[in-house]
Amino acid sequence: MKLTTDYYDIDDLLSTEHKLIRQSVRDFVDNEIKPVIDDAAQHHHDIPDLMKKLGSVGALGPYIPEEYGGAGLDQMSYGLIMQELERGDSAVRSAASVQSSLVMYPIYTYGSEEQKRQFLPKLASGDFIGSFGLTEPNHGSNPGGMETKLTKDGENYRLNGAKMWITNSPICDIAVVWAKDEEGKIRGIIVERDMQGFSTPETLNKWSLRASKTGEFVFDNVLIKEENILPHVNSLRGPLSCLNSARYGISWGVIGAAIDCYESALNYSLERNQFGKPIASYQLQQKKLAEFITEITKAQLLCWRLGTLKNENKATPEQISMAKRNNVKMALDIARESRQIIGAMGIVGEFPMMRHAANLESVITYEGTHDVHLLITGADITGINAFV
Ligand code: TGC
Ligand code: FAD
Repeated sequence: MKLTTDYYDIDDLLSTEHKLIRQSVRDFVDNEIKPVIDDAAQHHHDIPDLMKKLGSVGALGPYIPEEYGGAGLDQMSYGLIMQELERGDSAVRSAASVQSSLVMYPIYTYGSEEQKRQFLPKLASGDFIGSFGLTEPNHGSNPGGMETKLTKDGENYRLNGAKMWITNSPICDIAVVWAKDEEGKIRGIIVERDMQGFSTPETLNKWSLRASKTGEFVFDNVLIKEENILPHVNSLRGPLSCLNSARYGISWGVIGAAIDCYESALNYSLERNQFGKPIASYQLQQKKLAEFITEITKAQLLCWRLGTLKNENKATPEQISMAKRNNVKMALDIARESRQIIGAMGIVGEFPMMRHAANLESVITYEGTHDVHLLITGADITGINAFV
């Protein structure tokens, strides 16, 4: 009996430091997330002090250099951290993804020295909660059509428009927001909670990511000073480069959700007897379990290779799209099928499958839908862009 989720000894490819980092986040998830996650998801509330707790285990901006409050780790470490967090819940990984890849990354990459020093250490510690506004009511898969406008007002600017489906919007202290200037160039703006005309209504009644807050951004003539505009970005490449980092983290993260479902189903099927034998002894159930570990192993190998390419700064957006698309679908399929293996027990919160499956319905949509990522691969291999 092989009760391992490292079927191909991928651990041999990791350093001692990687394994120590993974273990510390695994312990954090076992002690701080697993005991409270079902209640948080059932009652649609977030986990108290989550961001500060994530900051204390080094999960916020792990690859940001230490001089700005990050941990200065490599991309493999970032991936392993995301994997362990999503073993707990996609909402926890989402919080760390947004803060690290969608808020700290653009400030670090496109911000001024003052902006980096002002915001990054507080984001790394979790004292500040960050949010990222790209999607709009009329522009989801095609963010290039955005209508949010940044217009000149004397020496300053005014921001008008709206963003939708924004993770952590209702609780954010700052937001990295993308808007078009009067020349049609896409600019990144750091919007702060207390700016007049900025509001963040919550999106209620979600069936997915119930331990995470989602909401809107509304900008009603918000006064923006030059010092809040990211100086080193002026095109769609800016927000899309942030997505590359977040999508990479998701590719790893969802392996954690799949492992949690697989382990729960395997253990249950070895203990649960029907017709006088464990359900794990029946070929139909073995087929499911064998396919789960096969798909998890393939996803791990994809991520390990992608992590290596990322460390060498060679991973292409198209390679990242392939991993995001493949691994999220893999995890969603395993969550759905593993719920069936445990029968009626699969519908109660004592087991994690239904929660992971519901969460993964968001994960397969955000950061580029399943079909959008397929079209990115299609365009790459044919040279023909099928979006338009
Ligand atoms: P297209 O003409 O293809 O590209 C426009 C410019 O951008 C460049 N580019 C990229 N650069 C860096 N990384 C990438 N991944 C890039 N993809 C494209 C491209 O080279 C071009 O540059 P230039 O200099 O020639 O102008 O753009 P398009 O208008 O045809 O649109 C296609 C695109 C890429 C937008 C679409 O494929 C896509 O990715 N749509 C999905 C949108 C999306 O993922 N939104 C995510 C919102 S954030 C979110 O969901 C957070 S969830 C958080 C959580 O809780 O975890
Ligand atoms: P649409 O773009 O309207 O797509 C609808 C359907 O049409 C999809 O199936 C899509 O694949 C398909 N489609 C679209 N274009 C094409 C095409 N050319 N060819 C074929 N099919 C196509 N956004 C942020 O900016 N920040 C956040 O923090 C954030 N957090 C989120 C959190 C949650 C819980 C969710 C659910 C979403 C979040 N999003 C966030 C938004 C997310 O990125 C968008 O939902 C996503 O990009 C898809 O946009 P849409 O929902 O408008 O769908």
